[in-house]
Parts: sequence; structure tokens; C-alpha cells
Amino acid sequence: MRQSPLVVVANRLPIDDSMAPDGAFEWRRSPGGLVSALHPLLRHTPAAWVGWAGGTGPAPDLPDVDGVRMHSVPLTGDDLRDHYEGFANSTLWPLYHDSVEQPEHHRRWWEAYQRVNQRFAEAAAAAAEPGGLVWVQDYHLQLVPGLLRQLRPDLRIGFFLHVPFPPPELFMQLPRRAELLGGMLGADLIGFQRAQAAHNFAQLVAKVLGVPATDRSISVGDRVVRIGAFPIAVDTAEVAALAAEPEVAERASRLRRDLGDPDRVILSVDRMDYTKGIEQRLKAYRELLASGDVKVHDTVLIQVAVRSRDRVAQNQILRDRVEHQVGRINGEFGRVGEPAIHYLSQPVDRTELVALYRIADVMAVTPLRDGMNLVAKEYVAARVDDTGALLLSEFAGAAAELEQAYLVNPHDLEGLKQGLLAALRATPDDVATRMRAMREHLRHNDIRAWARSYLSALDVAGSLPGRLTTTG
Ligand code: GDG
Repeated sequence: MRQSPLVVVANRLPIDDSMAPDGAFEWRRSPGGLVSALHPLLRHTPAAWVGWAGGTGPAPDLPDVDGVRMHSVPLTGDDLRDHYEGFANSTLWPLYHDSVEQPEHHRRWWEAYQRVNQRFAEAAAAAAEPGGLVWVQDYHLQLVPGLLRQLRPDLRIGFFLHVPFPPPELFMQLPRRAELLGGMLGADLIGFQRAQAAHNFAQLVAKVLGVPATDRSISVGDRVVRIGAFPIAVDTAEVAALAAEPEVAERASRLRRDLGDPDRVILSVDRMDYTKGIEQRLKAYRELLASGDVKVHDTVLIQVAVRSRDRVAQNQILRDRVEHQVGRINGEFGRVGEPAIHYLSQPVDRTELVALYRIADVMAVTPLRDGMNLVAKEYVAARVDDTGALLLSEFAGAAAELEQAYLVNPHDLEGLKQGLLAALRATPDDVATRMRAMREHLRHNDIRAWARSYLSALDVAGSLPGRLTTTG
């Protein structure tokens, strides 16, 4: 197998299978976050991506996509159930999000987690050239850095966690806490979304493994592992350019007309997940309708809640509850042709999404806990005329940067209602001042700056001279 100097390892490959117009089956680069973040880098360095292609059959042979080699890792039905839906999404995901749902612990899931992480580590070891750089992503693969270092001590290894890293009180519940921390310490650089997460990690390493640790570095034997915050970002210029396109503007005016030209449009866009605070937000909205502070004819709420990780039981339960809530609110407060809430559970395409951002006078992003929340940043990037109010949860990573948002505690129903009203009633001057500051921040701190800062820190962290660059 030809080896590459740069290998990204993530649970999913950055491609979707799709049907071409002529009926042929093809693989396409999937839109979104990590792929666009790494695109400038991947274009200039022969790179490979190790991940799962979807499906439970043998791993398909895949063509290169945009010059990036695709190595697919096969998963069986049992792996999917016990690793992906089990340990990753029913143990770690809830635990890392403040245990807003109860994490479950099963020994079978842990076995699957080890087994699948081993398979990813072996695939990465085979794909990386001598002295190469491997960048491992997220909570599904926390053991990979350690396993990979055993297989390939010559590599530079980075790890980035997209979700929050919890405080010691929560993490200590994990039966296999020492192994998980040890797995991450196989990396040269561990990146988190927020400084608080790096602090939590350092405390845990000292407590559980008895290794001296600061919020910046940890000595493991004769190696130094660096840790730090690298808040992920969006492609600000790309979102702004899309928002300014005539097609998007046209779609936005059509949408607003279809909604009956309301005074105020409120938008929320979430994966259907219990961390996103959808129920709490709908409850607050219902109370505002009941008290008459918000009137259906003047104000419209659009909730996009795309189905996600459907086989995780708590997400199914949530979906039923949200749909019941929406039905009830529409039944009580809607009129014919004027529902109180426009609810979409199917994904909208990117143009429609940006058109929705354009018509939203208030964007309500109120997760109970979120690593970052890219929707909040995309909204700001799309408001090219400095209008629009962002209502943002203090518990989203984005709140550490977007301080000018209308910040709320989503657990505080009264506070949530007052925040929503404040955002709805804000003066144009106040809105513009806040939006301008947030846009300016995102102009400098875009997705390329994120990749650049992480990779330059990794160059320093590794023992090998740097030769990879994201510039150009
Ligand atoms: C994890 C962390 C962290 C959503 N609906 C549609 C659609 N989307 C796109 C959004 C956005 C992305 O999906 C969602 O990203 P988030 O950051 O909001 O949330 P998670 O999926 O939970 O992501 C999170 C992130 O990783 C990155 O590190 O920020 O905290 O949980 O880009 O635009 N896109 C389209 N149609 C939809 O209906 N086209």
C-alpha cells in the first residue's frame, strides 16, 4: 500500500455514496466541517483519510476523493451496536454532556470499543509513511493514539476532541477511566474546544494516573504531551459568499413571503439530540404564546430538527416528545394557514439553510451542553448586513468567543423566556453593534486559522522537524 505523510483518522470517511443523474453509483465529498477545515492542507500534502464508509459489509475499495486516499475500515452489525451506538453514543456522549441523560455502562460495549479502536489504529499504522503525521478525531477513537504509538513510535500523533471534556466528578464514574486517559496520552498534542476542558483533563490525569500535569503539558515517561484549547470554527468567507448569492437572496424573500411576511422570524437548527435543549426551548416558547408576549400572527418559529443517531433509544424518545409538543402548541395557538411552529425533521440543503439564516431575525441556539456549536457561528457568518440577534446558551463552547450574543442559561425557563424576548425586541443599533463584533471575530478566527494553529502546535510538540504547512 502507498503510504502518506498526513493521515486523518475519524469515525466516518468524508464522503457520501450517491446516485449520479445517469443512475451510476458514485462517491462524493460530503459537505461540512472537518473536510472543509482540512481541505487547504489536504490539497497541498499527499494525504489519506481512515474511516468507516457506512454499511456493515466488507470495506469497499474507494477511489481517491479530491486527491485524498480513502481507507475504509469495516464495521460489523455488532460493532455498530456496541461501539458506535453503545460505548460512543450511550456511554461517552451523555457523560461528556453533563449526564443530561443517564450514561449506560456495559462490559460488552467496552470490549467493542477496544476492538474497533484497535482496527482503526492498525489501519492508520498501515496508511502513514515513516515519520508521518496522524491526526485522530473525536470521542469514538480515544484509544487510537495510545494503540498507534505502540504500533508506530516513529509517528507524530495529534488528537482533537470535538465534544466537551467533563469535570472530574463526572469522568470518575467511568469504569475504564484510566484506560481512556492513557489512550489519549499516546498523542503528542491533545486539542480541546475550551480551556476548561484541557484543565479538566489535566486534573484527571494527575488524579487517576498520578502523572504531573499542568493545563499546557503532561510528562509521560520521556515524552511531553501538550494539551490546549483550539476552538473549532467555520469557513466564514464561504458562508458569507453563499449568503450574498442572488439565488439565496431570492430563496430568502420567497420563504419570508410563504411565511406570511411576519414581523419576526425565530430559527433553530439542531440535530435531534437531547443535548440541544429543544424541549426546553419549545416549552419557553409555549409560555410566551400563552402569556401573549408573543403572537402567532406577528412571530414565526421555524424549528429544523434533523433525525440523528436514530437507533439511540433516548433520541427516539426525544423525537416523540418533541413532535407531541409541536403538535400540541400548533393545536393550541395556530390558526389555519398560520401554525405557531414550522417544524422540519428532514434535512434542508445548504442553500436553503443559508436562506433560513438570512431570514432569521433571531437565531435561538440553546443547547444544554455543546462542544462548540457550528450553527451559531454559521448564522453570524451569514449575517453580512450586520442584522440579526443570536440567542446563545452559556453552555455552548461558542459562548466563550461570541460574548456579544444574547446569552442565556437554558435550564432557567424564565431566563430563557426573557432572553428570547430581549432578542426579539432589541433595537437595530444594539443588534448591529453586537453582530459586527461577532462577525469581526469570525473573520479572523475561521476554519483555516483553526487547522493552522492546531497543526503548528503539533509541529512544535513532535520530535520531527515540521514540513507540513496549511498556507498557500
Ligand atoms: C459536534 C459537536 C461541535 C444541521 N442541520 C442541517 C445541516 N446541519 C449542519 C449545520 C452544522 C452541523 O450540521 C452541525 O454542527 P454542530 O456544531 O451544530 O453540532 P454537532 O453535529 O453536534 O457537532 C459540536 C462540532 O462537532 C464540530 O466540532 O461544534 O459541539 O457536538 O454545520 O449547518 N446542514 C444542512 N441541512 C440541515 O438540515 N445542509
